[in-house]
Amino acid sequence: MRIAIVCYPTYGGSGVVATELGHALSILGHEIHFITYKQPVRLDTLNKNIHFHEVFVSEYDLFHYQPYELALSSRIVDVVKSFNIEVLHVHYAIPHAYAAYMAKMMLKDDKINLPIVTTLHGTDITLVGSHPFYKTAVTFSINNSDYVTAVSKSLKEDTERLFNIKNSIEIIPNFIDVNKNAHLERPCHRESIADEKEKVITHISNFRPLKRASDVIKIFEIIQKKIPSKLLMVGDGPEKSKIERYVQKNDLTNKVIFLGESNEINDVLCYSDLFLLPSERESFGLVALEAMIHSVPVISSYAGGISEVNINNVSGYLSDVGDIEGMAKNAIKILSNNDESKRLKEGAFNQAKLFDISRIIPMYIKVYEKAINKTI
Ligand code: GMT
Repeated sequence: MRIAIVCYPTYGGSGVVATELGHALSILGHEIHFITYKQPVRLDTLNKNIHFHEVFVSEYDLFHYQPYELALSSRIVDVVKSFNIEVLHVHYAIPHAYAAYMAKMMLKDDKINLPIVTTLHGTDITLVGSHPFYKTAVTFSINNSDYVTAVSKSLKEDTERLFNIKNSIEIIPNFIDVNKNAHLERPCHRESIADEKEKVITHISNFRPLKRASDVIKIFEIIQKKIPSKLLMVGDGPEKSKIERYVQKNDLTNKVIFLGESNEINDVLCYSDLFLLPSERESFGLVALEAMIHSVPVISSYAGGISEVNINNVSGYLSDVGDIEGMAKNAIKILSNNDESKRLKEGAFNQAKLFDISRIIPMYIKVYEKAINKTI
């Protein structure tokens, strides 16, 4: 198939999923065309089936806001015509599903049918999308996609609750490439981060308020009073400087390491003993899955779709959002008991394997085929 994929190219689960999906499809022989404003960060391995088309938005002083959707829909039309694209897969509803619909209409004028598959990822629905400023356009875009998928049962339910949806929504969970990520034959440079006796606890996020990074620090504060440990904070975002100030003020600077945005999360997870994800909202929690494939147990909240990924007492423990004491208690339970830690490490790895890419890719291929064969 000739498939065009529109996604956000920056760090973030939806971009990672779109990129890994395109890459896996290209290996299977499909022709993949990424259309976005920058080469996706995880698109590090190119091959003859992968093409990248940049979307340019020229700056005009006249415009207070530059019209990205306009540039994107024009670029989609050009790529579809030039490369005979059979199906367009857009990740994240805003503004991608909307631009896709505009492209579809423009192509209709040329008697070209462009099937659209829209994948909903989370805050495009639960936070931004349902805001009154955007809701009408998001509802319209979802209802006018040929197929709609959501990354978890929880996100499907949220979408149906928040919008007046006429389309059926298929759940296609996020995935991980087990062969690529597990058992990486490389030395884990744990000694560069922590002493032999110290445990390594990790949090990776974009430090948006909904990630509750301040809970991470408070959970860690409790843990490190009982267990010698280091906390690795990976990523960047709006709350990071606030957290850094807290760390300085509370004398934690020699125990908390900020690593910034990183493409080397496999290296970090390879020597982590525990992963913290206390988010307020999370449609899936791809990062938890990434930790689990490295046999790292996850302490998380019950928010959204996390409980479809992290199973209580199997791959880690879950608590209510904001239950800092409960999360710290569970973390200490794992870190202070080797048998418990071993059991949950195995549980995390086995649970992650259920989301292997080989199980999920066929689901997307089926959706593309249905979209292409759908009679208009
Ligand atoms: O979590 C974020 O802030 C980034 C966001 C994104 O759009 O990349 O992540 C969303 O999509 C991921 C991939 O499907 C999910 O794993 C995340 O749970 C979801 N984030 C939220 O729902 C907050």
